[in-house]
Amino acid sequence: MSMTTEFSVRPITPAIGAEVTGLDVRNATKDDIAALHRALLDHCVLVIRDQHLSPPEQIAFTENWGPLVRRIATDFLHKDYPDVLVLSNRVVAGKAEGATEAYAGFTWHADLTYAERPSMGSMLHALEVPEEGGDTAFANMYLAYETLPEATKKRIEGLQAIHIRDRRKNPRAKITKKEGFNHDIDKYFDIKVPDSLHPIVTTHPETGRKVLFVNPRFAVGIDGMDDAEAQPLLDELFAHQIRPEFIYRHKWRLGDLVFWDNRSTIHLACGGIKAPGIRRLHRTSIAGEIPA
Ligand SMILES: O=C(O)CCC(=O)C(=O)O
Repeated sequence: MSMTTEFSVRPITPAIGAEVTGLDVRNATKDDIAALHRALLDHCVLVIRDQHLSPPEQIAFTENWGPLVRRIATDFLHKDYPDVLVLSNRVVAGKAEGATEAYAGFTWHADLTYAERPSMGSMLHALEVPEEGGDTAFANMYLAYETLPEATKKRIEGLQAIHIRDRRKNPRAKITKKEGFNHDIDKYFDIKVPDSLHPIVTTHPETGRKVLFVNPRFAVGIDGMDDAEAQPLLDELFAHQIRPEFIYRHKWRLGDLVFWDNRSTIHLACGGIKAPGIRRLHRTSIAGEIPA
């Protein structure tokens, strides 16, 4: 029989996020994993404090939620553990140690929604944190859906958004070297990935609640709708989904392991790491299902 460790789960904001303390995830029992899973469904984002995970330990913990999914651009995957993506602003001998925020999050998004099967959830583990800047913000997409005007809910019912990876084709997500994209942008985005269509309103497969499932990083249009009509509608949805009352802004502490549900949230790298601060995070992502 598996026993539950006595750990605490405390909501951080009324809308989203809970802090988990008193648990070393390396020793998590089956019952602990079930309790964490319940907490994830309830709060959408878990901030698990004071972890000290090697890449294999982070991978093992993440695998409790299913197979991992790798980023298709192989730059910045951990050289020994390619299931781990390294996010870092450190430059070693003129070479970036990891993906800067410009690669991994400068526009609100949920992970891999350009794919047919977006990621179910992701985890970021803080190995080095700056004094100032580098926060990550999360927004609750159940609340975003529920608070839409009834007329908008009717309008978007049954519609599908077109999701693409290529930032060059998305005026809302353009990025330049100036913003820290220290890479050949064309080479990075010439990796061919088919675009995907996903319902604008999905039903979370576990909670059964409706979700506003679009984000400005990947959703560029609406299937079967002229841009003259689709773009203002997307603008309205993108403005609505980041209302302050839906958001938790996470300030990183050393050892944090932040686990979010990509099916019910969007997130943003807030940027602004103050020199000479270094932020180094390890990311793992869990494979997901086709959104419906
Ligand atoms: O760098 C951050 O703060 C967020 C990273 C991110 O957006 C991601 O890992 O998908």
